[in-house]
Amino acid sequence: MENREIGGSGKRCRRRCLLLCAFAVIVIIIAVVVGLVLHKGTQDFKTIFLQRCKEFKDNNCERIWDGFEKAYVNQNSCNVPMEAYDPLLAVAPFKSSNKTMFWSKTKDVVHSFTEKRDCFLTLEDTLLGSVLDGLTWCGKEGSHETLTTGCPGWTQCENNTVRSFWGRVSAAFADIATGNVTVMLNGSIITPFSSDSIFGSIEVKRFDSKRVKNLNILLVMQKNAVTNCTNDSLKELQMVLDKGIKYNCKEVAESQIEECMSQPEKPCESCW
Ligand code: N1C
Repeated sequence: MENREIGGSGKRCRRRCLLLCAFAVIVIIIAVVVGLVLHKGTQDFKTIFLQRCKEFKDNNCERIWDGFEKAYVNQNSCNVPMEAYDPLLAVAPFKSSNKTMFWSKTKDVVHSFTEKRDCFLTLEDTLLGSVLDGLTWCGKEGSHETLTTGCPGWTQCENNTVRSFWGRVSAAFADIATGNVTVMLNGSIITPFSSDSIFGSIEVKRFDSKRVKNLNILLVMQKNAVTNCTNDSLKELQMVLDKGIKYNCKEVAESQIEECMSQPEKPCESCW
């Protein structure tokens, strides 16, 4: 009788041990898979980063990656200030240019234009802009990984990894603009100039009349255009613009921009 009881509790104990072991094995497998996925995320992101960087024939790409990663790795991804990217700009500075093109809510038309014609330089034509364009990344406290999913969006927190990057590099790009500066704004929205946008809150404010002589607004007019150069938000733009800079606004049909893309022999100055 006693023996049977001992045998029964022994079996129960073995079953419990087996269950515990199986549970431990599952936990370990999950941890390894999660670790591998995170590591692969960093590797994929870094591979894209270095591939895009090397297209610029820059031998400094590993140093640029190190400077970039330092800004956000092991940080709360809602608490990355713009200055965190200062060391990155120190290793990948912008060169001054007299053909800069800025944009707000017109990204597609601007880039299809600059892809075909060589007369303007946008931030996405520079090393940093081109490497990070269209990517999402962030870090996590206590980890050395670069995450590419689950990163906070623009509505969740202002000082997020991606927004702070665009804010910081946009400021640096505006600082190197000289002479004639062009910006394409969208005539199909009621406020083509928004003081909340990166163009309105950062770039315009960095234009200095010692370097920038003219700001040429190209208001892109689609068939459904809702406004023109008399728009109130454009008056606000003129108010915040450094007084010594000449302001000019032109309404340009999107079809006219497209026509100019397909005529490489036509000088860009006569496009609009
Ligand atoms: O907020 P925006 O436009 O006014 O920013 C555009 C402005 C441009 O002149 C660029 O120089 O700021 C610079 N810039 C980029 O170059 C850029 N590339 C990709 C700002 N943002 C950029 N992105 C992404 O576009 C960024 O992640 C953010 O989500 C948008 C901002 O676009 P917007 O609101 O049309």
